[in-house]
Amino acid sequence: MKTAFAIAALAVALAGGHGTHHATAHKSSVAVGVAEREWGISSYRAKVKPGRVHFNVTNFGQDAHNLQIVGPHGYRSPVTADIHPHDHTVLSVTLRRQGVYRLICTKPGHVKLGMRATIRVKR
Ligand SMILES: [Cu+2]
Repeated sequence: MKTAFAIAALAVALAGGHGTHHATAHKSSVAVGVAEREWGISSYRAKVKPGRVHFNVTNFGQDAHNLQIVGPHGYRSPVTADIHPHDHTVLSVTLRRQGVYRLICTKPGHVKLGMRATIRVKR
């Protein structure tokens, strides 16, 4: 079943893949691994291009945490649901503007304790 799906997806990609269109579609979406723990956040990328970003967040700590992206011009992503210890979630956002974005845990006091990181959005 998995192979059939892959072939179908490939056929769709090839059918729509005239010239540069295909490459552009790939560039517009990127995955960023994020690790949370007491008390820190690590982003496995320091920089992404403007567009769709999928933050794959894993909680390596012992308490529940969450993730929000805060950016230029008052940008605020939704806050994820609580991510429990050893759990994982994906926060998908569109970061349109260039600049420095902060990754934070909004639990009371957690930013102050160190649960913050930055990622730069740059063309
Ligand atoms: Cu936290």
